[in-house]
Amino acid sequence: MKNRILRPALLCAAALFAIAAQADAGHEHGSAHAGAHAQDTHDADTPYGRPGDAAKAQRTVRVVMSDTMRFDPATITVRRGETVRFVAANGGRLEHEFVLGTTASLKAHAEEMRAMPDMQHADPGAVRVAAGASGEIVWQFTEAGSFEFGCLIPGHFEAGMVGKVVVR
Ligand SMILES: [Cu+2]
Repeated sequence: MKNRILRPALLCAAALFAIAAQADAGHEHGSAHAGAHAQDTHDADTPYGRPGDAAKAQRTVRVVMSDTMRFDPATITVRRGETVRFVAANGGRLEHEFVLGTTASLKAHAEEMRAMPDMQHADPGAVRVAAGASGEIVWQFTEAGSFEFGCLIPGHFEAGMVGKVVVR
């Protein structure tokens, strides 16, 4: 139980570390995310699940992100234990993100993003997507409950760019 509560804080620390590393690398955006994404796929159990094996994905859920600061669909229902391949499609002209988490972890990350708008998430449950592009996350939902996905780019989360994952 203890480490489940601590986990969001650890992910935030990992994200902050990635910022520092990228600052050293000269602020390479976009493709830099893929590297950070790949290096942190082990031992990543969270209250909302863990990185999934793409070969075991039972279905694909396409989520469209728009400049009206909305996700479509805004609510996704999955079964406990299910591995889902999310395709986050950016239908807007702005950059958007698809970040899985709990209400608390997304709120904490959004606060960090306000402090450091260029931060990249060193988190296998997060993907930043350029205008017109799409990104993928494969995630296994291991616990029943109500979780969230959000775009944590400053201003977007605050404008209501958040959706819900219900795990039954
Ligand atoms: Cu956004």
